[in-house]
Amino acid sequence: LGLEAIQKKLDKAAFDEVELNPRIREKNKELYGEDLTANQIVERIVNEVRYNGDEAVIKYTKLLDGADFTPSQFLVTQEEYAQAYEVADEDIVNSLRKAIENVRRYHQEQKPNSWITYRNHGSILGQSVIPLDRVGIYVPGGTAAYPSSVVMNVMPAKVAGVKEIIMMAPPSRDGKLNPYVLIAAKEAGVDAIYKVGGAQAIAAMAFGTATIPKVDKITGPGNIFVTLAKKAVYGHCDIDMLAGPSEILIVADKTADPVYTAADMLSQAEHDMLASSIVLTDDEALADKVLAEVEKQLAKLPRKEIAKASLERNGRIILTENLMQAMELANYSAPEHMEILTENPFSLLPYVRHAGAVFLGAYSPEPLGDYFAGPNHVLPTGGTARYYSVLNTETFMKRTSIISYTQKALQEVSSDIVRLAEAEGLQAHANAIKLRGEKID
Ligand code: HSO
Ligand code: ZN
Repeated sequence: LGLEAIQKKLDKAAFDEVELNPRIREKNKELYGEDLTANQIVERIVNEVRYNGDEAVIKYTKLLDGADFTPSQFLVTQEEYAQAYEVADEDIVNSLRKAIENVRRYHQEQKPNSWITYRNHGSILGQSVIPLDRVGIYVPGGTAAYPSSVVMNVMPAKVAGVKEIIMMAPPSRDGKLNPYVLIAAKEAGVDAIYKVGGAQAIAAMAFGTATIPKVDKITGPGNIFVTLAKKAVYGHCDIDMLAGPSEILIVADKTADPVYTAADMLSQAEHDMLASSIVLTDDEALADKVLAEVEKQLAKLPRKEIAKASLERNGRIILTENLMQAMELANYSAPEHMEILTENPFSLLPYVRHAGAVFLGAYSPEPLGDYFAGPNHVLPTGGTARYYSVLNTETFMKRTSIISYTQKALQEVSSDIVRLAEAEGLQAHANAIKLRGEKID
C-alpha cells in the first residue's frame, strides 16, 4: 500500500468520537427528554453529584444499575467479604495471591527514592518522594469486572505507601459485586469498597459526598462514561490516564509460530468490539498462515462474537518490506502492547520508541503480563503511549523539592538573584535576598 496508506490504517479514532450504542442512547433520551452526547450526559451526572452529593448518587445507582441503596448500603460489609470467600474457588484465590506477590515485588523495584545532596559551599538540595494521602480506584462492572485489574491498580498504591485506598464498582441489580473482585481487593489491601459505578462514582470520589470521601487521585479503567467523567473532574483531583479499548501489535518474521501469533491477536480481540489486533510481518507466507489460523481458533471461542466484531473492525495483518519498516509502523501506532516474535527479538528492542509494554519472544504472550509476570497491565492506549507511561508506583507519589543554604552560600549567589529579581520588576523578591546579606558579620 505504501507507508502513508498503511499509516492511515493504523490511525485510531479519538475515544470521545465513539458513537453511543443505540440502547444506551435511547435510555438516556428517555431520561433527559433529549438526545444527548456522551459528554453532555456525563456533564449532567458529574454536576448533580457535585452539588447534590449522596442524593444524586442514590438516584443514578437506582436508575443505571437498578440497585436501590441508602447511603450506608454503598459500603461493602465484612459479611460480604466473608460470603465472597465462601463461594470462591480456593485454587483461583491461591493463583491470585501468587499474582499479587509478583506484582508487589515488581513495583517495589520501581519505587523511586528520595535523595539529598550536600555541597561544600554550604547548600543542601534534595527531593522527597511522598505517597498520596487518599486514592480511589475504579473497577468496571459486568464482564469487565476483572480481579486482575484490581490487583494492578491497588498494588502500586500499596507499595507507594498511600494512606487510604478506596475502591468503587457498580453493583449488579441485586446490589452485589463480583466475589473475586472483592477478594482481590481484600488480598491487595483496599481499605473500603463502595458499590457505586459509572460517572457518578467518579464524581463522588472527585468531590466527596457525605458518605464517600474525596480522593486525591482516581485510577482505573472504565467505559466511555467513566473515562469522560475522569476527564471532566481532572483538576479537582488527579487521574491516571484516559483509557481506551485494548490493543495488541505483533511484529513477526518467518520464524514466528502462526498458531501463537493468531492466539495472541485473539487474546486482545476478545476484550471488546473496539479492541485492535495488528500483525506486522515481512513474511507473506506467515501472513497467510496467521489469517487461516485466526479463522480456525476464532470459531471455538466462547466470546467469538466480540472477537469477530473486533477483528472485522480493527484487525489487520500487514505485510512490510522488512522488519525495520515494521518497527517504524509499530512506533507510529504506539500500541498498548507490542509483541516481538522474531528470530532475535532483543535486537529490535532498541528500536521500540512508543509502546505501553513490550513482550519479547515466543514464550512471553501478552496474557502473561495481564495476570502474572509482575509489570502493570494498566497501559496507555489509543496512541497515547507516545507520552503516557504504564501505571506504576510513582503514579501514586509526588515529589517535593528540598532547599537549604547557609548564610555564606546565599551571600555567594545573592548578586545574581537580586539582578534577576530586579529585571523582573520584583523588588520584594530582591529584598528578601538582600536583607540576609546585610546582617552578615
Ligand atoms: N489486557 C487488558 C487487561 C486484562 N486482560 C485484564 C485480562 N484481564 C489490558 O489491556
Ligand atoms: Zn487482556
